[in-house]
Amino acid sequence: MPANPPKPSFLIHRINNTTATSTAMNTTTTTTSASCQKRWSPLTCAATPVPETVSRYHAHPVGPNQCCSAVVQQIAAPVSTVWSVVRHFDNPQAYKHFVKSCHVILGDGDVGTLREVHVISGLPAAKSTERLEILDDERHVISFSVVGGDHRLANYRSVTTLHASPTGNGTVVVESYVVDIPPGNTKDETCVFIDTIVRCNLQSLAQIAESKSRRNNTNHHRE
Ligand code: A8S
Repeated sequence: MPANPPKPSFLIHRINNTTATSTAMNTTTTTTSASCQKRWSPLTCAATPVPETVSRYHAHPVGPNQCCSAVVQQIAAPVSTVWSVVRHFDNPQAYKHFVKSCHVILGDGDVGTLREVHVISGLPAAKSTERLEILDDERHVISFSVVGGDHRLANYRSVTTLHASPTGNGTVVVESYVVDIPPGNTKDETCVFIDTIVRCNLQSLAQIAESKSRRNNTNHHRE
């Protein structure tokens, strides 16, 4: 990570307060968090049971000054539709509302590709450099790590998996992450801040995938 100017911890409280209202709208998102265990899967206590083939991607090595958490989102659209939105590492703004722009700075979309993400104003950061770590089109797994930027999320790494929901034709998205706890913040503050961002992203993903799926169904009926 490049040397960052110290940022006061109240900035984290500010973003929590401004985004908290959007989280109350959704009842199908669950979050679970913990820290300070050597290898920890945040899904062992999640409300939604997750198959072992999925949960192993969410078992992160967690250091003593790190925290780890996961957000689970149900989406009423097929896995293929959700995956078509999520898999494009060069286009996170397709569903991440906080992203203003994104440019690939190295690579061609395979593992190792680097993107530079610029976020909207009002956040305690302007940009983030991120590396694609996993892109598995068969298992529906995508993962990136943060390798630079002017924010406070050092050593952030996330894994997003999709699997068919056991009930009906929907998708379950699991997104977990591990990150260093920034100096001056607590584990809980860090997890609340990031869980809020991730939950917003996944709720937006749900809306986009669900409307895409509705459009697809309508077109098929007309054929
Ligand atoms: C993601 C997840 C996160 C993004 C964070 C947590 C970030 O883009 C924002 C604010 C920050 O303070 C850090 O999947 C950073 O994108 C919205 C710039 C990294």
